[in-house]
Amino acid sequence: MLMRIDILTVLPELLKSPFEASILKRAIEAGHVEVHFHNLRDYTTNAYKSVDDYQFGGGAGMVMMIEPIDKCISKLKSERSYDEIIYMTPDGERLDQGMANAMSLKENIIILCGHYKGVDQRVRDHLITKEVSIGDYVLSGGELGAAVFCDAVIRLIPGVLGNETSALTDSFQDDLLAPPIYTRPREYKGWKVPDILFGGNFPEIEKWREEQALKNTENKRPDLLK
Ligand code: 6GU
Repeated sequence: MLMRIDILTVLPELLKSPFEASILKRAIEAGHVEVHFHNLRDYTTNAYKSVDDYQFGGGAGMVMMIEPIDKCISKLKSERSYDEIIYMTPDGERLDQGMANAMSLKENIIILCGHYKGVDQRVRDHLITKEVSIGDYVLSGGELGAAVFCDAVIRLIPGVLGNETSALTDSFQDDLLAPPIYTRPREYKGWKVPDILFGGNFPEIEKWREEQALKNTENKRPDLLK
């Protein structure tokens, strides 16, 4: 299973480091995923390599022009077909674990990172197949959103996580938060690990974990139980 992600950005340097460490780096090295960065400035035709311009109709803030974006997407589409062409934007569909699961099964995706006020609406109308937000707050650009999206998706690609079951026990995977976890020492400054975890009674431990997960969810995220 190999996924290819092409990321279109005006700030590739803002985006590279998450892919050079930890699980994402290992996923790339093990050949589960390829990530390619494309600087939209390389697709400009004007002398200043500008990717943005003033809004028609007036108003504050620059708008990303359609031409460099279309040129870059067209070149990529001439080389292979894409399952999804995603635009990272605060007014997109909110990323959640269900979306990450679905996206982890795709083969080829393009991610366009917005900047300034956003992109010319014609990009969204004619080139984009999906718009994604990572939450209800505004970032200065789509790059950090793209990094979050890629991390959430890549770790779910079959084979990326060492222990295949560990993604299945993540918070949210079953609409519940995860139960508490402990490791050595059994007691630290008088703070004890629950006795149930030492009895060796695995059905009891599993039942306790389920109860704790439910309790955690009721306390912290009751909205998930509706
Ligand atoms: Cl994907 N981009 C920007 N600029 N702001 C955001 C976002 C994305 N998701 C939440 N806020």
